[in-house]
Amino acid sequence: MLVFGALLSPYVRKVCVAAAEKGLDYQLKISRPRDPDPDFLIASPFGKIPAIKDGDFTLCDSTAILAYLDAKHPAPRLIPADAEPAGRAMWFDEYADTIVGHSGLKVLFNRFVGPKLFKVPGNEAIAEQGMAELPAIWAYLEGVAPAEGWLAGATFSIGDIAVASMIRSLAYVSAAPDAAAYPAIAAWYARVCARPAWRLVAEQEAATTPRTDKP
Ligand SMILES: N[C@@H](CCC(=O)N[C@@H](CS)C(=O)NCC(=O)O)C(=O)O
Repeated sequence: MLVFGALLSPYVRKVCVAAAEKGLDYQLKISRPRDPDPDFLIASPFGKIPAIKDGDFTLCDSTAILAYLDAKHPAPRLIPADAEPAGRAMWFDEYADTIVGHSGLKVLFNRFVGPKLFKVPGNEAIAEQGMAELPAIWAYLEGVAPAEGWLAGATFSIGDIAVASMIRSLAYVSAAPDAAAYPAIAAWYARVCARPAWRLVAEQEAATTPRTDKP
């Protein structure tokens, strides 16, 4: 399977960690948003990363890709089979992608991706706004992060991958939740980072991300 994208993106990392959890072989084809590569644009008609090509099948959007991978390779399931954990897993995926992402990516784009990678000036006022929004978002997570197990219950899920992936990307701009202020998040996040699949992708990220001061 080909994965189009770059591992600085929380959405791309989510797909690669899911593939690694399932023991799938994938090849990362480094692509930036709106990359002109025609194969990429077929897989991702709006030019967003990630996208995949699996045989003749193409798909974009991290959550759609995880649903596809879970249906095709159900062991281990990342979307639980039972109703309540399934609902909770999808909620945490949504929380990561749209709530943490909505605020956190204002910081990542304006302090790192724009100025350092794309060489366009960041908007510091928007970055500040994102920083101001994050504490309430982390306070919620601190209240629900479990002392043991995972966000959706006993089973590691898409929710854990999505939230942890956002946190890792925000560490590039020192916008990840501080361990002293949010100890429950820190303990849960450390458990995610200790998983072999996560470590595998972190190594690939270190080798393919263009910066020296990585998180
Ligand atoms: N909902 C999408 C979001 C993907 C997304 O927004 N990716 C960003 C990079 S982190 C992107 O490609 N942005 C370019 C754009 O919006 O034009 C997913 O889960 O894959």
